[in-house]
Amino acid sequence: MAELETLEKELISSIKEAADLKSLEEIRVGAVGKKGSIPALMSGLGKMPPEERKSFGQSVNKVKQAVTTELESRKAELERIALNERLETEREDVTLPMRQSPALTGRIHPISQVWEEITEIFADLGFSMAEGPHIETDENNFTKLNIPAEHPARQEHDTFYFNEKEDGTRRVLRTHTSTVQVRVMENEKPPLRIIAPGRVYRCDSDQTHTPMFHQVEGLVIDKDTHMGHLKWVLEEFCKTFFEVDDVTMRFRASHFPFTEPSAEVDIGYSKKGDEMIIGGEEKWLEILGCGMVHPNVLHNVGLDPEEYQGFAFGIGIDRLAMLKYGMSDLRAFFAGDSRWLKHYGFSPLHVPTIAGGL
Ligand code: 2NM
Repeated sequence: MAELETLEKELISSIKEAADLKSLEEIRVGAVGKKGSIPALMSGLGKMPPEERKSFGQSVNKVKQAVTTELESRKAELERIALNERLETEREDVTLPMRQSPALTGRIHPISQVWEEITEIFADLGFSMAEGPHIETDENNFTKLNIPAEHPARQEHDTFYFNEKEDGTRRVLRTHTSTVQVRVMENEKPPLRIIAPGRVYRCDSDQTHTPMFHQVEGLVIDKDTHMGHLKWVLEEFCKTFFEVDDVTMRFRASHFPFTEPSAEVDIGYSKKGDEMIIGGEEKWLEILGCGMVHPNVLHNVGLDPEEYQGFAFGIGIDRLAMLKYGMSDLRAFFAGDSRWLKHYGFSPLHVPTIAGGL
């Protein structure tokens, strides 16, 4: 019995002194675990004389009770201490300034911005957007657009050609997004009202040309679409894009194989110091090409030129971006210089809308 008391005292005091939860657990296993000292005493019961067995058993149980209670209270205490320690060390200083979110530090490239502005304006005019592959067939890029083999326009396009296939055909990197218009005319029924923005490729590189650039082409086909509609659409576009109430525009007769008649469009402007003022007739700047879709093109895509007619236009996105946002070096657009982008880029939180302002 004295032994039992000693054991109880020892266990209780070691529990009280346990420094952390891990050593407390070791004590628990050593005391009341399967092979612990208390169950060991219990297993000795069987060998005792029956008259001693009962009282000894009761005593052992009392020790077990006492030890268990002590274990639980020490465990609760140690847990509380551990929690307090974490609360002390893991505290957040909520008065520290927040790190800026990527949405605030990132910038939208001016080309993406102008692309969005243009598609937004034409969406408002009832155009939907179409896209197509950058690698195209010779037919889609040239032949169907009324540019047959050996036509001089093929040279002017500075085309990137792929190697010839066994069947003699060769693919090209599209030199304009008219390929998309071809696909739409072939696959959908008029009336059509689409724009095709995208990357185009020409083997040309100097101060004012990059081998990859961006274009938006538009197409309207219906039974009685005429050049008056074209003029109105382009005027509305220019007013909204340049954010002015009035624009002066000049339609100069020109030539494209895929339109007849064809025109190049200039907008009037003047200069105040370095600033460009849109309007007036002092200076002229060419911004796009357009015309009535050539009957041969309509025929080539399976539309009857006696039944349908329409207009098309092509705008250079990069050039328009330079104009509107005052960037003079085209090559900086594609240099991937983050300092340039920080200066000329747009906030991703400012999505251009006509109502909210471009
Ligand atoms: C331009 C100028 C004039 C044009 C023509 C077509 C199509 F596919 F309908 F024939 N798409 N785009 C076009 C017409 C493009 O870019 C300066």
